[in-house]
Amino acid sequence: MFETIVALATPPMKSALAIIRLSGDDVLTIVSKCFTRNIENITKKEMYYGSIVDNEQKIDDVVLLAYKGPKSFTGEDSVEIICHGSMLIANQIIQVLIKNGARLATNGEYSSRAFMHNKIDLVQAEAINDVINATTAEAKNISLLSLDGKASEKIVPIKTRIADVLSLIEVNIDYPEYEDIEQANKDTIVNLANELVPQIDLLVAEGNKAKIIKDGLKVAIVGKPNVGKSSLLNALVGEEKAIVTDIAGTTRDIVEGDVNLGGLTLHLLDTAGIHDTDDKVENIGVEKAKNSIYQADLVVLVIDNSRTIDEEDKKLLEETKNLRRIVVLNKSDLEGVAQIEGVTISAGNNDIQNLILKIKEVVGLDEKSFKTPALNNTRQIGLLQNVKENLLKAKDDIENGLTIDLVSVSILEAYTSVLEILGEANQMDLAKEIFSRFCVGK
Ligand SMILES: Nc1nc2c(ncn2[C@@H]2O[C@H](COP(=O)(O)OP(=O)(O)OP(=O)(O)O)[C@@H](O)[C@H]2O)c(=O)[nH]1
Ligand SMILES: [Mg+2]
Repeated sequence: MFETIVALATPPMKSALAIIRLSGDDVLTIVSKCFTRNIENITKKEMYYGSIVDNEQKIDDVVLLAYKGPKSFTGEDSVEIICHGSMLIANQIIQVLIKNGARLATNGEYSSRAFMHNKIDLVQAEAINDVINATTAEAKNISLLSLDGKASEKIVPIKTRIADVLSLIEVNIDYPEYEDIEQANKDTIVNLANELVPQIDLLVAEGNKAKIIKDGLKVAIVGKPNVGKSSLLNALVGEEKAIVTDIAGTTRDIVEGDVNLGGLTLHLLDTAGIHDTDDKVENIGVEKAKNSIYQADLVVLVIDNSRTIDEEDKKLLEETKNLRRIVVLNKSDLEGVAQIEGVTISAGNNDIQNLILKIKEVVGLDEKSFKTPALNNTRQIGLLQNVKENLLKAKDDIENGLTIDLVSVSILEAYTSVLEILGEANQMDLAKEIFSRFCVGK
C-alpha cells in the first residue's frame, strides 16, 4: 500500500505558474474529489483543463496531467497540477488534497518511490540530486549521464561475471550429482580477479575524475608570510578578494574563493602565512592554515622565488611532499634565486597560466572525462573498492590453499557490494541466479 503523497514541485515563491505533484495508490480518487472532472478510470496519460474545488468553491483553474502507473516517474498513478503561481493558491490546493486523503511528501520521497518501483536504481536516484545541485554545465552533464542509467550500465558486466562464478560454485556444492556441470577450481577464482580488478581500477579512476567535475577541487594555497598567496587567490578569482600588502602576516583568517577553469571548479582557500609567531591572533590563523593542508584535495605551496629558500620553506616542502601538491615559484618578474623545482608564476602581474595548466595536468581531466559516465560519489566509489578488495582476497585465499566454499564467502561479499551500488542488495536471490544459469532440478 503506497499512501498518496503531495508536494509543491516548484520553489515556494510568487511566479507565473506553480506545480503541485501527487503520487500513490489513491491519487486518482483523491484528485477526482476536488477536480471538476472525474479521472478515476483513466487508462493512459491524460491532460485536462478544469478547476480545483473545495466543497464546490473554486480555488483555481488549472491544467492537470494525470499519469496511469506504471508509466509515470514513480511507477505509481500520479498527477501534476499546474496552477497560478501564488503561494496562497498553491497552499489552498495542497490543503484540499490533504483533506481528501493525501499527505505531505517527505524529502526525496518521489525519488524513493521511483526506486521502490524499480523505475530507477540507486545510482540514478542519487543523480537526481546531483542534477539539481549542479552549478556548472559540465557537472550537470556528467550527472545527467548517471541519471540516464549510463553509469549503472558500466557495473553490469562485472555483476554478471561475478554472479556466473558464484552460481557455478553454489551449483557445485548444492548439486554434486550434476556431473556434466564444469567444476569451479583455483583458475576460476584467479581468472575472475585478474580479469575484473583492472576493470574496477578503471571505474574508480573515472569515478574520481567525474567526482571532481561534479564537486570541484578544494585547493589550499599555503606558504610562508609575504610570498604572494593572497595575490594568487586574487589572480585566480579575478577580483581583489583578499587583502594584499607588503606586511608579512596580512592574512589572518582563511579567505575563500571559487573559480571555474573550463569546467573544473576550484574551491580556493587562501591561508595565513605559516611561521612561528607569538601573536595570539596570527597563531590561530597559522593553525588553521596548517589544518587546511590536510583538508584539501590539492595543496599549492607558494615560494617567493626572489628569496633564497629558508628553514620555513623547507619545513613546508617536507610536510607536503606526500600530498597531492604543486610547488609554485612566485614573483617570476624578479630575479630568481630560490633554486628549486616548481611552476613559475607572477601572481602580482596576473601571470598564472603555467599554474592553471599544471592544475589541469595534475587532476588529469581531458575532453573525454567530461563525457564519460561514471560511478562518481563517495558511496559508489567506496563500494567499488570493496568489490576489488574482496576479489583480491578470494584470489589470495585460493592461492594459499583455502577450499572453494570458504573462498566463496569473499566472492559473495564482492557480489553484495556490486548490488549495493545499484541498491539491489536486499533483493538478492541466489537460487534465482542459479536457476537462470543452469538447467538444474529439471
Ligand atoms: N614583484 C612581485 N611582487 C609580488 C608578486 N605577488 C605578490 N607580490 C607582492 O608580495 C607582497 C605580499 O603579497 P601577498 O599576496 O599579501 O602575500 P601573502 O603570501 O598573502 O602574505 P601573508 O598574507 O602575509 O601571508 C605584496 O607586496 C605583493 O604586492 C609578484 O608576482 N611579483
Ligand atoms: Mg595573504
